[in-house]
This record gives sequence, structure tokens and C-alpha cells, in this order.
Amino acid sequence: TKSLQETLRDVIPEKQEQLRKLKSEHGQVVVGDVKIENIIGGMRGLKAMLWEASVLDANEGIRFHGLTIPDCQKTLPSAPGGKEIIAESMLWLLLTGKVPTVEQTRQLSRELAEKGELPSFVEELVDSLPCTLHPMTQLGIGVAALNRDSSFQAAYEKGMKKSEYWIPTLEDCISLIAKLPTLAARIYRNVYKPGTSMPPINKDLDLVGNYSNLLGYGNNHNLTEYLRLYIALHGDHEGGNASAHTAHLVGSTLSDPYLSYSAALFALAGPLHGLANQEVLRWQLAMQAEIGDNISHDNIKAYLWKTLKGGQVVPGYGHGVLRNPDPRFIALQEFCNSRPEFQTSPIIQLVNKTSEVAPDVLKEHGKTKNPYPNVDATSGCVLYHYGFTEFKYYTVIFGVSRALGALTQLVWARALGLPLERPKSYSMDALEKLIKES
Ligand code: NMX
Ligand code: MLT
Repeated sequence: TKSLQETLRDVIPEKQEQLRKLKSEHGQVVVGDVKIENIIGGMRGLKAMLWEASVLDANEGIRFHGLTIPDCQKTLPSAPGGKEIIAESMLWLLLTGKVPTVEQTRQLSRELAEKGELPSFVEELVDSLPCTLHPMTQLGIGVAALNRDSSFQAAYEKGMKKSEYWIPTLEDCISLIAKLPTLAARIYRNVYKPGTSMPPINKDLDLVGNYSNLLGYGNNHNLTEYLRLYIALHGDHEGGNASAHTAHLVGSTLSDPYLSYSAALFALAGPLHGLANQEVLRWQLAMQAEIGDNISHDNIKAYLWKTLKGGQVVPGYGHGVLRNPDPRFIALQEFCNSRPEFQTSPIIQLVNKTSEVAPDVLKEHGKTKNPYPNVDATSGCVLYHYGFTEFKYYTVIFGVSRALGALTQLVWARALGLPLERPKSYSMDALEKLIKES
């Protein structure tokens, strides 16, 4: 059985050759135009990044190395006694482009469990943070501090060759993915369950099984399975989303993976991106408080209009690229639909009813290019149903997950020798000059 590292070593030469050909034989092929609207419109639609792990189709949604979410659910190994995709299988797929065997995922689970402990200075640092500091800020601080032990940074200082950059990058990425649940769970306990102690990492358990245990939810099998699915599905969403793109940009300066991912977490912490899952719950609860038990379409519609007329966005709806309901939202909804307990869950029933009404209201409102639910429309609400109610923590779980995509692609950026990212910017005067000259 080949390890993750050996499997990757096998695929790197093919990809390097593919890139060499693209560069030398097709470097001048035009794949799109740059319009003024792209420059002033958040670069939406610009084809401007290389990202191997996944490609997003506006209508179909995400594919991970060509596999749709249902394909992944069919083929990627789950945990013993579980059915959902586990982080290790997704990590393997995103990094190597191959579907791992059960044995390979178990081997990777063990490696991650063995590397999960935090250095004591990071524990002390995180324990010293005030519990009033947002958990995402705490996560970013903890991840940045882990860079003290960066293999990449140490090897760079010693003068490593460029062709070897990917090796210590991979070491750092695996080490960080292994430590994220421990760090994230420590933050959870410090903020919400002070004085309780975490169990030791179980070397026979998968990454998310351990995360659930460390959080204190390990005996809730359904919640643990939900966390597995959640973390696998949020792992990657092609390269242009704000968190992955941030990791890519910072990594392109040869900042180590800890610093690069810490930066990514602060992009994820914005309400238009990962923070939306906490905002959705806050908003759905406010709706519930206002309309009470009568969750009729009309009442929900009225609340949607009130939100929009108040100049706010409807959280969990719309997307920078997608133009249909997010297949991740659908997968999470199916998770709920397949379990009778959700049929009587007030919050999930409200989420479902809202998703029946909101698209038409948003169409009538006429601004958003995508009136359909994104993954955040339900992700946090399912946690709430399970009694995991500390909604300011929800984006931290997204942060544990997004490492799978952002970090595996840092390995590829170094293996392919991708350069410093440095796009050209223009002032409005300079743009007007370009327009006159065109
Ligand atoms: N509710 C109300 N208005 C919206 C919404 C929404 N859900 N989505 C977009 N719009 C508005 C948007 O604010 C913009 O208005 P203006 O011209 O006044 O600036 C207009 O519609 C056009 O925006 P789009 O081009 O459709 O969307 P854009 O690509 O700029 O933004 C989001 C994408 C995701 C930031 C936007 O849809 C949004 O704010 N959604 C709510 C927050 C959310 O759910 N974010 C989570 C995204 C997923 N994630 O996990 O990161
Ligand atoms: C994500 O998962 O990153 C979000 O859906 C946002 C995006 O893709 O831009």
C-alpha cells in the first residue's frame, strides 16, 4: 500500500510535464477578455488562477478532480461504523487526484492522529486569549504561531533547492491539518466550556471523529457523522474563493503554510464568506422569534422583504460564481431528509420552508445574480439542531475544513514552481486613458 507521500511523488512528474507543455506550447492562447466590469467588479469571472483540486461549474456546482459530490459519496471511504465521507479521503483525493483505498485512509488517519498534539507554547498562547475574542480570530492567531516549527521555513533558511520546496511544504500541511482540530477544540472549550479538559487524541480514530471527541460530542454518532460530511464538503471550492485565494496569494511569497493558512482564515471570517453560516442561524432565529410557530410561506416572505428593505443581504443566498442551488446545500439537506429526527426540528423546518420561498423573493427583488441557497443556508442550523448552539464558533469548523483544499494546493503550487502572484492594477484615471486609447 502506497502512502500519501509516495502516491503524490508518483503524480508530480506527470503534472510538471503537463504544465511545461501548457507553458511552452500554449502560453499565448487567449482564454478570455478582461473587461472594465471585471476590474471594478471583484474580478468576477476572470480566468486567472491555476488550481488543480476542483473546478466549479456555475450551474452544476463543484467537482473534485472530476467527481461530483454524489460521486464522492459513493466512492470515498468513510469511518468504521459510519457512512459519510471522511476528511482523510477528501484530503487524499484533493492532493493526489486519486480515490484512496480504505487501508490508505486508515493509515492517513493514524498519521494525522500521531501529529495532532499542539506545542505547549501554542496551548499557553491560546489559553491566554480573552474568551471575548471571536473564535476565528483565536484560530488565526494559533495557526500563525504554529509556524515556529515550520519545516519549510527551516529548510528555506538552510538554502533548499526550489525543486524540493514541495517536500517540507507537504510536511507542514499535514502537520497543520493534523493539529487544526486540536487547536479548534481547545478554543471551543476555553470559550464555551471553561474548566473542562479534553480527552487524549485516539490514534485509532479518524480526524473528525477525534475532533468531535475533543469538542465533547464524541458520543453523538449522528452529529459526528454530520461533522464528517460538513468538513469533507467544505474542503475545497476551486481556487478563487476568498480563503483559498488568500492562502494561494500569501503562499506565493513563500510564506510558510502556517502563515498562508492563517491569512486565509481571516478571509473566511468575513460575513460575505465563511461567517455567513453563523449569520444565517442568527437571522433564522430572529425570523423564528418574530413569526413564532406559524411558519407559513407568507410569514417567511414578509420577513425576507423586511430584511431586504432594511438594506441587508439575505444570508445563505447568492453566490459569486454559482447560478443554481449549491449541491453542498442539497447534500446537507439530504442528510437531514434521510433522518426522521429532522422532520420535527423547528429550525430545519424553517430552513427548508425559507428555501422554498426565498428564491422567488430574491428574483422579484432583482439584484442578486443567484437567488438560490448556498451551503451556509443550512450548515450551521443543523449544528444548532444537534444542540451545538454556540454559533460564533461555526466558522471555525469551516476553517478546519477549508485547510484540505487550501493547503493541498499550496503543495501543488510549490511542486509546479508557481511564481509570486502579482496582478496589474489601474487607477480610474488610468482606466479612462486605456478606454480612450482603445
Ligand atoms: N441578499 C440580498 N442581496 C444580495 C444577495 C442576497 N443574498 N446576494 C447578492 N445580493 C446583491 C449584492 O449585494 C449586489 O448588490 P449591489 O449591487 O447593491 O452591491 C447585487 O445583489 C449583485 O450581487 P451578485 O453579483 O449577485 O453577488 P456577488 O458575487 O457580488 O456576491 C455573495 C456574492 C455571496 C457575497 C452575495 O450573494 C451575498 O452577499 N450573499 C449573502 C451572504 C452569503 O450567503 N455568503 C456566503 C457565500 C458562500 N460562502 O460560504 O462563502
Ligand atoms: C466557498 O465555499 O468558498 C464559498 O462557496 C464561496 C466561493 O466559492 O466563492
